[in-house]
Amino acid sequence: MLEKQNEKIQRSDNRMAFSFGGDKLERSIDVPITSNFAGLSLAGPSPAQKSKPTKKVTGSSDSGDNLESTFPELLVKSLRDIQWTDDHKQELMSKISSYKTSSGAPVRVLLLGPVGSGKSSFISSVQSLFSGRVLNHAMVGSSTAGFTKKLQTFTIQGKKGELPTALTMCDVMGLGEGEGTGISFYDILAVIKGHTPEGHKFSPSHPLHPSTAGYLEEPSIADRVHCVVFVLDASRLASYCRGLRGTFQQLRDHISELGVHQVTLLTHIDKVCAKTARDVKDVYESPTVQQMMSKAGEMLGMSTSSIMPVKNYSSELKLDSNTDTLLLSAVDLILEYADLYFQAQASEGPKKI
Ligand SMILES: Nc1nc2c(ncn2[C@@H]2O[C@H](COP(=O)(O)OP(=O)(O)OP(=O)(O)O)[C@@H](O)[C@H]2O)c(=O)[nH]1
Ligand SMILES: [Mg+2]
Repeated sequence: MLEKQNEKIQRSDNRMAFSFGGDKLERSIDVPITSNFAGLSLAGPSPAQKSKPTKKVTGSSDSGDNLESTFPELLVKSLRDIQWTDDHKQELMSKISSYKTSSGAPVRVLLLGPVGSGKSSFISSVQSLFSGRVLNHAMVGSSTAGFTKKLQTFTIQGKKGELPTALTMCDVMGLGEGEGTGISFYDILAVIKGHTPEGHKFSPSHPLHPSTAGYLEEPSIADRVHCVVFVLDASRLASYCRGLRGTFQQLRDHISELGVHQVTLLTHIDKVCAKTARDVKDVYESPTVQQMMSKAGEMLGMSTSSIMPVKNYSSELKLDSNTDTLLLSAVDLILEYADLYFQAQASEGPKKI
């Protein structure tokens, strides 16, 4: 664990700073003492969760028919007005293709989530819809130990013949649910701050070090992450380990301190609602999906307005217009949040990292 590998500096506020043999990272990375990052031994339910009776949620398929009586408090109405027309889809594609940041730097977005939640699939799905065919751009796969191991960045290419978009997505190793597994807290913050070189292979027991080949000493604004996208699998929400909640909340604290906004993607919605699986157009009418969004919001301490349900392309051979529209709406939301980072930079000046 990190505690053993790194020098530990205990402080009076019950937090500790990690140092990698020099003062550089001790200054920049500050991790709560309760974090083992594997998420297993973190604190129990939050006070809000203790006082609020929760109802059992299963991750299994559900047509959603009985949920109104099961969850009377649920708002069974459309949350967002997405127009499911080809014109709207083209509008979103043009908006994303022509998006420019005020600094001129490309938007760098980091996808973070448990192993197998659909991070690489989201990148591939977005690239597929712009390419006009389903392709496995970011490596998608199933492995309990996690399929993605390296930092890989993907600049989303616009439509054929158009320039690449200003959107770059960073794919990294998933969060582990067992001790000493998955990407470390330290490595996540190093990616966000822009210290991590492209292709860096993550090792839970050997976090990035200033002596690592390619370590970026003085990252520019273009090297830093401007928006973090949490990715959760709706069909596994009920089975995610309890510690993951604490892990996310600690991550959110640290990421927010860096001035980086966060959005959440709720994937695998086709697995929790049969109606949505038939046509994603029904997503905001699905009580099951709405209930999963509330559950994800509770887990992350995040408003449901920052949570987007999406269906990634997984076994499909052909693109589907409504699936594309939902994916594009998620990208649109991500760009809006990334824009807040650039707006803050413009008004407050660069944050010290
Ligand atoms: N049905 C369905 N399957 C999905 C969806 N998103 C991803 N998958 C499948 O879930 C599995 C894991 O997807 P990945 O994109 O590799 O997940 P990841 O988060 O990158 O996983 P790691 O790299 O291992 O951390 C693959 O078999 C995907 O095809 C979705 O929205 N619906
Ligand atoms: Mg992956």
